[in-house]
Amino acid sequence: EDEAFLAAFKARIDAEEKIEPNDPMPEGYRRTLVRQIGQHAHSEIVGMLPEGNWITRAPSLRRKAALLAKVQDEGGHGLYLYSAAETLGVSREQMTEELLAGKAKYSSIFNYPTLTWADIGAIGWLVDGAAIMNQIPLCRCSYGPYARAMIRVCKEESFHQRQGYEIMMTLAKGTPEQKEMAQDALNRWWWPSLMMFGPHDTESQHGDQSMKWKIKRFTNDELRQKFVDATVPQGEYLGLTFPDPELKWNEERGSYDFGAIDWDEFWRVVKGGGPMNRERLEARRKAWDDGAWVREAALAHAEKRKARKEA
Ligand code: FAQ
Repeated sequence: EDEAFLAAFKARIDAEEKIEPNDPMPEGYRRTLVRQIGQHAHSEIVGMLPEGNWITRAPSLRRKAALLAKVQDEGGHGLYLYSAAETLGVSREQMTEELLAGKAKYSSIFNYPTLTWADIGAIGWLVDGAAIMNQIPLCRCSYGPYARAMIRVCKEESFHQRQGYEIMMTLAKGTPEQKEMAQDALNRWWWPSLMMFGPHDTESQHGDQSMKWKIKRFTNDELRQKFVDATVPQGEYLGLTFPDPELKWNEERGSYDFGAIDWDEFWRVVKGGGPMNRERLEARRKAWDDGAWVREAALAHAEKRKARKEA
C-alpha cells in the first residue's frame, strides 16, 4: 500500500466520509472491521444463551413474551452483523469456524451463569446498558454498513435496557426476598459489566488505530466512565448498593471514582477459563453440527436450480 493511497484514505476518514464495501481500503482497516464486527456478531448469538435459559421459567406471560422478543432481537442483531462483515469479503462459515476453533472471541460477559430470575433484570439493565453506551458511537463508525446496522440495533437495545430495569424495579420494590435477589444479581453482574468495555486504554492493543480510523469514537476507558456515571444514580434510585467500596462521586471531575477491575479475572474469562465458556462453545458447536443438513440441502437445491437453468 503506497503512501499516496494511505494519505487519500486518511483524507476521506478525516472528512467524515463513509467507507463503503467496494471502496479501496487499507488491509489493516478491513481486517480490524472483520475482527470487530465478527466478534460483535458472535457476542449477539452467544448472548442469546444466558437469557434463553430463563424463557421457560419467566414468572408471567407478559415477562415471557418480552424476554422471548428480546432474545429474538439478539438473533436478528447477529444476522445483520454477520451480513455487515460479509461485505468485507469474509463468509459466515469462516467466521463461525473461527469462533468454534477459539480464534475469534465473543464478549466476556456471556461466560457468566444466570442463576436467578433477577439475573434477567440485571442483564437488561447493565449488560444492555453497557452495550448501548458502546454502540451509540458505532452508529457514526466510518464503515457504512456497520454504522447503519447499529442504528436499528441501538433502538432495540434501548427497549431491552428498559425491560431489564423494570424487572429490577419490580424486584427492588417487592418482598425483602425479592429485593435481596435483585441485590445479589447486581453484586454478581456489576464488575463483569465494567469489563465489557475491554482493557484499560494503556493495554488496548487496537484502540489507537481504531480511533484514528474512526471505527471507535471513544476509548474503552471513556465509555466505561460514561457507563458508571449513567448507571450509579439508576442503582441508587432502586435502593440498591454497588459492590465497590471505592465508588464515590468526585466533585472536581464531575464523575464517579471507582475501584480497580480484576484484570486477571477478565483475561482468564477471555481466554476460555470463565464459568460458562465451555458450555457456551459447546452449544454453538451443537447448533452448527445440527444445522449441517440444512446447509447441505440448501446448497444441493441451489446447484440443481443452476443446472436446470443452464440446461
Ligand atoms: N470480551 O485492543 P482492544 C452485545 C479483546 S454487547 C472479550 O481494546 P478493541 C449485546 C479484544 O477483542 C457485547 N474480548 O480491542 C447484547 C482484543 O482481542 P483480539 C458485544 C475482549 O476491539 C446484550 C483484545 O481484547 N459488543 O452483544 C473484550 O479495540 C445483552 C484487546 O482489546 C461488541 O462487540 C471483552 N469484553 O476494543 C446481547 C461491540 N474486550 O480481537 C445479548 C463492538 C476486549 O485482538 C444480551 N466491539 N477484548 O483477539 C467493540 O467496541 C470493541 O471490539 C471492544 C474492544 C470495545 C469490545
